[in-house]
Amino acid sequence: MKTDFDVIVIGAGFAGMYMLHRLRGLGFSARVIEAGKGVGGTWYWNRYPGARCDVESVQYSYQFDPELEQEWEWTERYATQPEILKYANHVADRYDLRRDIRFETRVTKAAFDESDKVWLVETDKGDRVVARFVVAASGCLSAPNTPRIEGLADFAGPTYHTGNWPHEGVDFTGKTVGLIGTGSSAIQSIPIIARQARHLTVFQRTANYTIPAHNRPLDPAYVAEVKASYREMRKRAKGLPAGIDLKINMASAIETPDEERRRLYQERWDYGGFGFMAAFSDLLLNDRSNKTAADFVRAKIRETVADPATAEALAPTNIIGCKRLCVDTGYWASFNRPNVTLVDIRDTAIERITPTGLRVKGTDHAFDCLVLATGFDAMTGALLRIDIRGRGGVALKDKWSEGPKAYLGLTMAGFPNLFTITGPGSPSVLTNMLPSIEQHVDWIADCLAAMRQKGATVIEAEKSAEEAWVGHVGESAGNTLRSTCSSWYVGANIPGKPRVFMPYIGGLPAYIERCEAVVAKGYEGFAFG
Ligand code: N01
Repeated sequence: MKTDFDVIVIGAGFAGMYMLHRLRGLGFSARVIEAGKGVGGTWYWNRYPGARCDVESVQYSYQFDPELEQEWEWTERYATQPEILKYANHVADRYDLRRDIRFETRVTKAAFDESDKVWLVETDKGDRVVARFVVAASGCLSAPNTPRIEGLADFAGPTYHTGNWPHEGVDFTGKTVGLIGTGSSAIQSIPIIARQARHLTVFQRTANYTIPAHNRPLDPAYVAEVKASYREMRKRAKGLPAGIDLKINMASAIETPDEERRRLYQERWDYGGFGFMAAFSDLLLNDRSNKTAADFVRAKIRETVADPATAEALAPTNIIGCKRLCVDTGYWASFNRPNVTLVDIRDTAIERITPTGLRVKGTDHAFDCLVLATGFDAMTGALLRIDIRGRGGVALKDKWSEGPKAYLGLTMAGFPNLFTITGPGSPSVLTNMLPSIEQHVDWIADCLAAMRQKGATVIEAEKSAEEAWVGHVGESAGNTLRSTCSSWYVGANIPGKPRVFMPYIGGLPAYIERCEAVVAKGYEGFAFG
């Protein structure tokens, strides 16, 4: 069968854009298929009030081209969604990417044809495209989770999902708003919606930890300093587990005297951001150490929130850092506003949405607008919403019925010539996504170039290699406290989803070393045809 392209790339977020750039550089023909009207992926869709990245802007950016790195100017410590989207568009213009992207088109099906060893890709616009390879750059947090609450369709007012926010924005002035969820998206949007709305009622199923961002405009002298030594910063970051350049204190929290421990937490709290969890090296290994950090944050909540009952309800009881840590600007203080009410629903699920609000614990709460800050079907959702069929017509959803199985989070046995960027079983969501994306894109691009050189047309993960890697991913997760709570990392937010810790927790340096060793050993664990 004649191919239309060498490679079909699904998604034009940061992963798909860089993949296209690399493929072009190697002389492969490629087409990117993107559901949105523009590039940017997660930053195209997540336009809720207050959306910004909680990895510092100078680090949450591409590093593949030093010129790009030097010419782009970030304006704030943590970039806003509009600024990141502007950056994504700048990259698309700078490398002339748009001409190979089919926008407003969603891939609905991809099936491997065993006789011709090609992928047949179908879209919601009726396209049928044939390609040798498919690269899924469809994102880890891109399939919005709309909760199955009875009556949702009956709500008379507008319903908004933070992960698919109207492009024209929403003005809540004078409105009463009900908001479900207290994850990162809620924690960023609540302070802003609270300032706008007549009244905001927040429905909280699990209280969450958040660290102040202390966001600020970037000092030009600091930017100049970063730019003068960008390579060194990137190198340091890649040598650290999360791919973020921050200082990790190697001491144990529990072995540090109380006063010194408090001083170190305060120092990190005052600095702001994720570095709080690097105050000690055992916070996610030892529950007694973890409790010292959790107690510190709980004390901050009690200091900030005036009403003791509200403060108590807002104080999380689980392991800090088990669910993804949040970074905020004025979150706890929002609950001191007279127009904000917290409704704790940890013991009782929402009974139903009504035309005028929702009912929980037998009480009706009325509001004009409903905001679902209910997150995503993480890591597997975007892939499983496509009907992906490998050898023998086997569906990916059947292969993954007990949880995702992939070799290095890059490929799946039984699905030749299909790659996933930051797929389950890779560090992905536990790291700064940009360096993780670039590492995967480079690995895939180099692999395709190596195949061309040796005249191979098919690559497939061996089942034994996949099983060994999945086993290693599972064992590594069991060594930390991170797999112990009901987070989206384990699929707990989606009813019926298998409970498996999906990302690889061994850290970016160990993972990169492993990927490089696989290549050095002639693509160990892969069969070529
Ligand atoms: O989603 P979440 P998110 N009834 O899944 C609740 C990244 N991100 O969009 O915890 C009632 O964290 C749910 O409750 P529970 C980041 O990686 C990054 O906020 O499951 N409540 C939870 O409180 C982040 O972790 C950035 O008990 C229901 C909330 O909804 C990830 O995206 C910004 C419910 C969902 O929280 C996801 O964040 C934003 C139900 N039926 C996001 N269903 C930055 O870089 C769900 N909930 C800053």
